[in-house]
Amino acid sequence: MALELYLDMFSQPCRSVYIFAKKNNIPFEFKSVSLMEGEHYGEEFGKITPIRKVPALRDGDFCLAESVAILQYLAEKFKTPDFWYPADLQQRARVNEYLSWQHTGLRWQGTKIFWLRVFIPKILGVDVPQDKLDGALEDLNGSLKLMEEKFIQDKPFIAGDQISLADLVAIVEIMQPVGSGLDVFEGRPKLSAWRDRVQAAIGKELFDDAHQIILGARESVKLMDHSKLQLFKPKILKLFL
Ligand SMILES: N[C@@H](CCC(=O)N[C@@H](CS)C(=O)NCC(=O)O)C(=O)O
Repeated sequence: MALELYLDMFSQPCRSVYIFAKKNNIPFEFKSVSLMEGEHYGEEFGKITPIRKVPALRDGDFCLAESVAILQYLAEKFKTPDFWYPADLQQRARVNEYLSWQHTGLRWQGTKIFWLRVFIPKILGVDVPQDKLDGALEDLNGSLKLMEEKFIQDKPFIAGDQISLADLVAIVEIMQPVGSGLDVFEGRPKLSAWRDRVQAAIGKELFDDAHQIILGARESVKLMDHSKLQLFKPKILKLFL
């Protein structure tokens, strides 16, 4: 049985897993789980992971959740080139440092911008108050400043001269607010140059393939069935407003 990856390409961690598997020629079956359709609440997906979040992996009778764990599993199982997750103690620690930071340091900040600018107006039928947007933008700016000053510095990539899991996990998160129409690279030459290097290392075709859904989100969301999206309303009220 082929290794299965449960993915929704709206999701940043799903894109990192997808790009990693494709780039390393890891054979897998793409199992689509549409979050917008609420498929992650279904019975089948609940058997893969009771956490009910994508991405998830099934390899035979072994199921795994959490993108970082999945990336590390794939790197080790398929013995991908060392630079992705270096064996060198301090380089690996540098990758781990970023992977540990990003969940609270960048991921939420980028996700929040996307929801406030794209999904929430669609689902609630109102624009988000400007002070909420300004506050979220301020938080994202702080995260991007740390990206440049602490994680990238004057190196080509986060762990040094070559791309690693840290850069991959970072770029997919940074593309989320871009999907809301916010050009986070404008006025940030260091971040832009890093993005170009990461994109070149991944390959433009694969990068564009993985990001086409998020970059088309503003248009596709307009066509989504408003009544189905009401499923998200309680969560939005709790998390964002
Ligand atoms: N820490 C998890 C986060 C996974 C996650 O938050 N996935 C989101 C999509 S980006 C999800 O499935 N959300 C569904 C929900 O919360 O209902 C990882 O890195 O895999």
